[in-house]
Amino acid sequence: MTNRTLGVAVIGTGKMGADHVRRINDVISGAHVAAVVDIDEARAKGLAYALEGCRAYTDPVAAMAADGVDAVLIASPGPVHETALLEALARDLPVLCEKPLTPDSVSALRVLEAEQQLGHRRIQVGFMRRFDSEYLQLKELLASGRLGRPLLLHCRHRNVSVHDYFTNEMLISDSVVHEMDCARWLLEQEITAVTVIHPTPSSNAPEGLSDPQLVVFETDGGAVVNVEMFATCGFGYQVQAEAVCENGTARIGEGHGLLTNTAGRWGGEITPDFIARFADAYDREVQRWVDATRRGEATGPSAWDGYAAAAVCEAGITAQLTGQRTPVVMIERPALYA
Ligand code: ISE
Repeated sequence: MTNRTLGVAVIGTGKMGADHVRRINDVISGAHVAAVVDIDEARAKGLAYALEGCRAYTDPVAAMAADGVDAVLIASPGPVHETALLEALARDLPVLCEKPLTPDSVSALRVLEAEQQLGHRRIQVGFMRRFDSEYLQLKELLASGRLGRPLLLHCRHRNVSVHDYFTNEMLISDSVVHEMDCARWLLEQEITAVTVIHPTPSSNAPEGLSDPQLVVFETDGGAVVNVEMFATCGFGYQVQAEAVCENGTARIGEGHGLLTNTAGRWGGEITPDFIARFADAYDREVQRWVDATRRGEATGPSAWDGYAAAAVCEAGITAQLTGQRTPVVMIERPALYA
């Protein structure tokens, strides 16, 4: 346990990284931003300039080696995560890594192996939904057994729109990956096979994007999970889930905030994006990571969860391309992640 505030190097200062810099600086306790890293030097300098004692870097290795850096938050694009993760593990630095851990299961396995060689967990993966209050309530309810065995999980994941560079693969690896993680976590079961079904695409979807898609997971506990993934729904950001169990059902994500009745209509607001919808979850995620790190522990979604998500994504992408039910190929869970 340390009384010192944790000096965090934030690697990657795009939308998510910049939001984490703000969060560490303004919202949570026990940590400060000691370094920011971005290939765009001007951007890094601009952020560092506004923060006392914070230095700007373009090289993650230099930032990790800097005095006052005790931990690393990785929010750079997925393809460069592996190098940063291996460097952090070589320095035995605690890491909070935005999803994906790495873009594929082979590289994720290399990270798992490096952490196992270290002999203790250092990595938490940024599956923030596990820190959302409604997801936590659903988790607690399912774990209590009060509703009996879960049979089905119906999920809806809707984004207003996506960038032009968004691909069919990304619908799985960038978006549905959250349901993959949540299903494994909520049900405490591994996903064994994935099937993807495509309706005729929405005319609002960009050319070449088959949106929406219906993605179905089977699990080793006999449950079935279906996910409506609709990345260009146009009307708001919605993430909903309904567990159907032997003795009842439970639903989250209805977004029942302020409801108004006026002029012959009733209604509320739908959050515009994941930053707004999961603001509390991100705050809780980073605070718990800081608290655990200061206690000398690693908690939350592990590198194993990052690897499992990568393996399920691979099956999902094959299922998308082939139209076939595709089994998930995974190694046995190593003892470090038992
Ligand atoms: C984005 O990268 C996220 O992680 C969001 O949570 C998800 O809803 C969105 O579809 C992804 O593109």
